[in-house]
Amino acid sequence: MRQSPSTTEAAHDAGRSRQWLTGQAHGPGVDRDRLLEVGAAMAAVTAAAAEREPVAVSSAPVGVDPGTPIVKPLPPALLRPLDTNAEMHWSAMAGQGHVVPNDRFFVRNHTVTPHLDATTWRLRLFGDGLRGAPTRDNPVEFDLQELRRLPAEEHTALLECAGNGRRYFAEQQGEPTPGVDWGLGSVGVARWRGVPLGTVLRLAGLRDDAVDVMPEGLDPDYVTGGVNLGRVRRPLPVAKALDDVLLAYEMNGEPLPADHGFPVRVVVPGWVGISSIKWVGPIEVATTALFSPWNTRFYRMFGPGHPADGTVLTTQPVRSAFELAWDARVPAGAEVLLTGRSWSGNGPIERVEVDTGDGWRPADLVAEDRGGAWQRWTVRWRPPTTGRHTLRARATDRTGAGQPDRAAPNDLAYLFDAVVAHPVTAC
Ligand SMILES: Nc1nc2c(c(=O)[nH]1)N[C@H]1C(S)=C(S)[C@@H](COP(=O)(O)O)O[C@H]1N2
Ligand SMILES: [Mo]
Repeated sequence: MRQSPSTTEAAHDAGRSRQWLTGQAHGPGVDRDRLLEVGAAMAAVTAAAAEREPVAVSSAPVGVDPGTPIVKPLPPALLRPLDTNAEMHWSAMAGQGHVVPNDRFFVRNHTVTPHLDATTWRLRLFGDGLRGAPTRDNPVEFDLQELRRLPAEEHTALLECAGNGRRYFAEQQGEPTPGVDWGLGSVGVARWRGVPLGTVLRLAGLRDDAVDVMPEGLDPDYVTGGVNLGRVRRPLPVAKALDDVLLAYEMNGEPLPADHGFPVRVVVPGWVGISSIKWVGPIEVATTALFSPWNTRFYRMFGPGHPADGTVLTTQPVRSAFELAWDARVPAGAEVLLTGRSWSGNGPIERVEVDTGDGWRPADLVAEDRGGAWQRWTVRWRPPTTGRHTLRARATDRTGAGQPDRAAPNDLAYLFDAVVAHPVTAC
């Protein structure tokens, strides 16, 4: 993954925070005065409640099929349902190749998977960052056929929720955890095929002075605490949009599945999952910074060490997981091959170490994954005794970033990057 300095987290946040704080934010859910009034703490509480909120389909009239939050089957061996979401079981990746098959790819839905008709679907670009300043009502349009006729690219990229690993804030650090109770399974790698967002922006008349691009999903409005925050949407700086962002219409060689954004989704490599807007419809392109609740209220770091207005999230941290069930049973006295994967939003993993109870030792990296979206690794272990054992894995990426023993606490419990203690029983 390439990352020019202007697309790094620090640069992005410095610029956006400044504009937000100087009152340049606009749009529903981003009223700065109101936000500051209630304070970051309140924002955190609201967001926590929001993330816990039950599905918004209960208001469907009696006798009308409200639809299901997730369309694909959720076999218990592959996926664990969590409200409107589903987490991948890590044991379902044992023996798999580099990518996560579509049947077990995690799903994160703020509301429900919408049923969209590919024949009437349109991508709609508008805003003063495009020549002629097309409006939302009179946008530059592309249908699916047109997008498919443009030169396609296929990228193998990792997609992960910023809240991945959240439950370990509570389980390992004794810190209460608002939000979806993810283990380590809200992550996946897929081959995404589509057209670079940059190609489409240029065809739509991108101006040199455009600053931000905001893709918007066609799923239902997100309503929380009685407030309608509108469609799920989150801005990206133009520099990132032109770098490695895709408008994907295929996932692992199949048309994009309904739950993963059919007919077209955005894929933003290295950045928090919320950036990769599913079911994309409108895309605003602006010569001024854009804001939405998903970069001002949610997906920000609030709490100790962060300014009152928080720090926006962009790049994912380093994480590692064993391809084993929680509390898996392993044969005592026999040699087992432990397998797992490590990944980082900063780029490729350089080194992985495993501790099976007697200190850290290097894991063997699977050669074909070197430099890839994530890194498979293996380590041999002979459980010395029957009973409980704890397995730990930690990785270092090419920037030198590693995994601490304790993750930095933050009010919305994002970016849990600490080493996870994985229990197994030898018998
Ligand atoms: N329109 C829309 N896009 C969305 C979301 C959503 O609820 N609606 N969820 C986001 C979040 S928080 C994540 S982590 C990823 C999850 O992608 P997946 O469901 O394909 O795994 O999609 C992102 N894009
Ligand atoms: Mo997410």
